[in-house]
Amino acid sequence: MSINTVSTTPIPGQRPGTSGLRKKVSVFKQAHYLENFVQSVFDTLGDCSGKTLVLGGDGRYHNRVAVQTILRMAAAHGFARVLVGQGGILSTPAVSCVIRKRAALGGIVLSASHNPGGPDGDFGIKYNIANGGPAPENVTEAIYHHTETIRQYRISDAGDIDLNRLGVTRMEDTEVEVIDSVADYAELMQQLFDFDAIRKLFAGGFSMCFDGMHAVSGPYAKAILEGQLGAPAGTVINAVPLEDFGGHHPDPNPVNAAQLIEVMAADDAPDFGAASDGDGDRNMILGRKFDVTPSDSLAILAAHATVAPGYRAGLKGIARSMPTSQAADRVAAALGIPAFETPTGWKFFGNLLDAGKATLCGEESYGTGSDHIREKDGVWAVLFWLNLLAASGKSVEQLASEHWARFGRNYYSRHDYEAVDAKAAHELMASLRIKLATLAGQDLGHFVVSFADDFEYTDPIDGSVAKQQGIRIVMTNGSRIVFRLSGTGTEGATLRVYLERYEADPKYHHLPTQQALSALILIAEQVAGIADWTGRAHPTVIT
Ligand code: G16
Repeated sequence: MSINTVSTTPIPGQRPGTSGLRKKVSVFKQAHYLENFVQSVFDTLGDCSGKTLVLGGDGRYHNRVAVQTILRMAAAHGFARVLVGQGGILSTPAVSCVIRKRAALGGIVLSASHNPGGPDGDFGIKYNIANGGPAPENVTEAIYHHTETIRQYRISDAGDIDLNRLGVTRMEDTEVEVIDSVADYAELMQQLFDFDAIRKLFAGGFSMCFDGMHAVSGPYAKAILEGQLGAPAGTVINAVPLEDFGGHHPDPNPVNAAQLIEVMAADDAPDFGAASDGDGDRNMILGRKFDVTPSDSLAILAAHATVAPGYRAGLKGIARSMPTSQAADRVAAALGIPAFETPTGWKFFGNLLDAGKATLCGEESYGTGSDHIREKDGVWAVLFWLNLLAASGKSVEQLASEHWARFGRNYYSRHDYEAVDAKAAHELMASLRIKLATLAGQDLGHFVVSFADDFEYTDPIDGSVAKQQGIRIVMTNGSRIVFRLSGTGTEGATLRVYLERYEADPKYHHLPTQQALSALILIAEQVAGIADWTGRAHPTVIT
């Protein structure tokens, strides 16, 4: 074995987005592309002797090849140990869990999350720091700047590690340990939730369908739900991770998880339905013929958090991303705890969690999590709901309806215009920014604008400032329209329009969501001129 130094030149465009560097597989397959980025991560970290790195991915196409390359580079960089998931598989929450449990310096997650996989699909890489969470912007920017000047990388010429066999192998001076992908994570879940109560629930005939979407959460859900909690075999569908996710879009929302929606809409539907995404950090929660918005899910879990052993002491605070509905803020107010509003991107929750200011966090993009790790966590959210269902003896719909009756309902929807012309999308945002100053006080149909701005966040812990995080038009009654460009797409631009209307009166709590939001949808079009700028009369995806 020897270590080679390879000459390279900078490759433009390696700036991480909302969650790591995500590009088409064909881009990642270019000579030196992955290596340049990984060396930039390592050089940003500096001397790693004596340190441990965690490595794993969601099993998508190119995962195994990338894992072997990164192992050779980690050995060349002088890490003491690399812990790699069996088969190269680790869900994003499992990486976070293992980093924390094994006191690693950090970890590399290979995933493009909910983006499609396969040779024509997407690939991604993300660095997580010692707290288990995504690297904050000062770190990702340092990595990016390094990619702009990189001239060489170092790599061992050692052969491939057998990723299927658990155990330790030496590569150069580095100990490479292939670890069970599920064990550490499952152990943590047992500490947080009342597994006995959930076991009794299943033993009593409670039925559930969990859609693994042929992505990474399948093995975790199978081991925990069917293996440890006694759910009948077949509870987890699409459980085997496939390199192309079976040709589907591993995005747990009512549009992409169509098979699960169909199961839950049948007359003999199970009591509970759930799905997770490509890398296992998102979740969708369904009842019989009923779906729970991610914003409501956060609020409902927060209101009942003390049913779960891991949260019996109560919550310190609740954090949500700005476009997420304000339902959780109402719960925080009732509990007398702080509510935080951060930019989109789980990385913005890290400081609040580390400082003990927030216990639960959530995002409208089907992400929910807590201070147990520093990522959002799909299987965790499902277990939390199971714990709540077991403790309350109520159905998903009952819990949601009772929540609205107590706190009022925040009707909520996101309209996505995917793969639109990037220039047009940026011009739309620029033209909205110009209008912002003129909007306050305007009468827009049933609504009067209270204020309109481009969301800016000052981190309360380190004082860092994130600007231009989404344009919000907030009405005097708290209803809102938010416009943002996605930071995770790989084709053109994706315009997201987030719509929220608060309804206090229980008489109006059961309207179809798009109907309840119809006036706001019209205003969004009038103010932003979406059809004119994008040439699209309708959104691509409505969730
Ligand atoms: C990532 C981030 C989330 C964010 C989501 C959507 O999730 O971790 O914080 O809400 O992307 O971001 P955007 O609206 O910029 O596309 P994931 O599950 O893709 O890693």
